[in-house]
Amino acid sequence: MVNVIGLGYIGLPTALMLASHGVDVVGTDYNKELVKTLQNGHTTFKEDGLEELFHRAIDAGIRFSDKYQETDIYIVSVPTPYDRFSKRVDAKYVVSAVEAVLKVCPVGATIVIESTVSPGTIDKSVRPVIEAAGYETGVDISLVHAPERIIPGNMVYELLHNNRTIGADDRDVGEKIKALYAAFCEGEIVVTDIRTAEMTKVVENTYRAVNIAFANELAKICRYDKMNVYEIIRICNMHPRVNILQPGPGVGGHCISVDPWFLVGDYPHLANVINEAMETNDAMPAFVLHRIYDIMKEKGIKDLSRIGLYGLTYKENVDDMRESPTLQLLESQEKHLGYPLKVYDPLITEDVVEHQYHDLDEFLEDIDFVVIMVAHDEIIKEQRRMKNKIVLDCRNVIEGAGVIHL
Ligand code: SAJ
Repeated sequence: MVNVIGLGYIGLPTALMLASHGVDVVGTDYNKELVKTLQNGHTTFKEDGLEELFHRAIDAGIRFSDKYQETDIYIVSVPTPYDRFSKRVDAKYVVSAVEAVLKVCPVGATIVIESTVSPGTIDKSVRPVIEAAGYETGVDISLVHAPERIIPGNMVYELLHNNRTIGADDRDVGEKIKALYAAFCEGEIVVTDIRTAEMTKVVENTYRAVNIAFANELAKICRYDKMNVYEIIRICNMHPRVNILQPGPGVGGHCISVDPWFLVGDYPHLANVINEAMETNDAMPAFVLHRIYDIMKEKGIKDLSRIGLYGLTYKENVDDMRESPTLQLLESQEKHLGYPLKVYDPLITEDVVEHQYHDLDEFLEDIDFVVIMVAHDEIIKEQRRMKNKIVLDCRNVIEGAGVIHL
């Protein structure tokens, strides 16, 4: 039996995938409400294919509990925030999950850490916890790092098809865990050591963050000298060895906007490009705000209450608002002008900010100037409805001669 600890954005789909491929799984989370929701037959977030996968896993016998189970394999998939001051990974949730596992697990168990951590974290923070409990790692308890790599918005597909990395102290233990993931994973599974696995995961997300920062910087250069950044990137990407990502209103989510800071925090004198890239991305919501002010001046708009932001989530077609550029923009806007802009997002049904709308018609009726922060399918489909509005399209998805870009 496998006990998956932490039933969030990564733990839940992983548990469901294992169960629906014949593995005996209990999913554990300390959040009793969340466990109750799952036990009552409801998923806890929206994701393509998740609902179907959930029902397949239920039919296959998955159980959910708020109790840690006594078994021989644990997969720990809990959040790893970063300390905003030191920029270092905060492994407190991983550590407390491992401490709780150690209270129930038998000698011989394997603990797999899926959560993203900076290189050396498992040695620095997790191994000592196991040893302090009187166990020898590699003899009594085996440690493995199997970082997840699935992208929100396409998680179910990527869980099945992505390549994976397994880091283990011992080759045989690595192969055992590789066989477990091979129950569903159709990609290649590489077995390496723990530190290499830790580093590869952080490097993958850092590569993407730096690439996006480069695109954001190009957008600023092109804005300054009246060039079309999208056309320039499109043509450059026709070169066989160039692949520039897209500029945007900021980088959100719990991964690309967080993990690269781990390297800055751990190697402050070495991670210069990474530090600059992260600062460039973090400054994008403020850049959008300045674009809004410039456009207001240019168009003679005085009434802030007729301006609306489309999209609250950190990216398109997900219902996740962690580190959302829109929330960051609203925060700095409120500080400067004290009057929040209007906001609408079709995927956020609860009230999270002031002046939030839950109906596209009402939202569009109450504004003259719309800022596209997130390219949800809805707005691409409904773009004709913005014909008579001033549109600042930060995602380059709205067609039309009058559309203004970043
Ligand atoms: N973004 C841009 N321009 C782009 C692409 C993205 O501004 O060209 C923005 C998005 O709008 C969003 C942010 O970047 O605000 C991050 O979105 P994302 O789609 O790039 O990535 P995440 O954070 O959803 O998922 C990433 C993925 N990592 C890589 O592609 C290397 C995913 O595979 C990881 O599993 C995930 O992080 C994670 O959990 O670490």
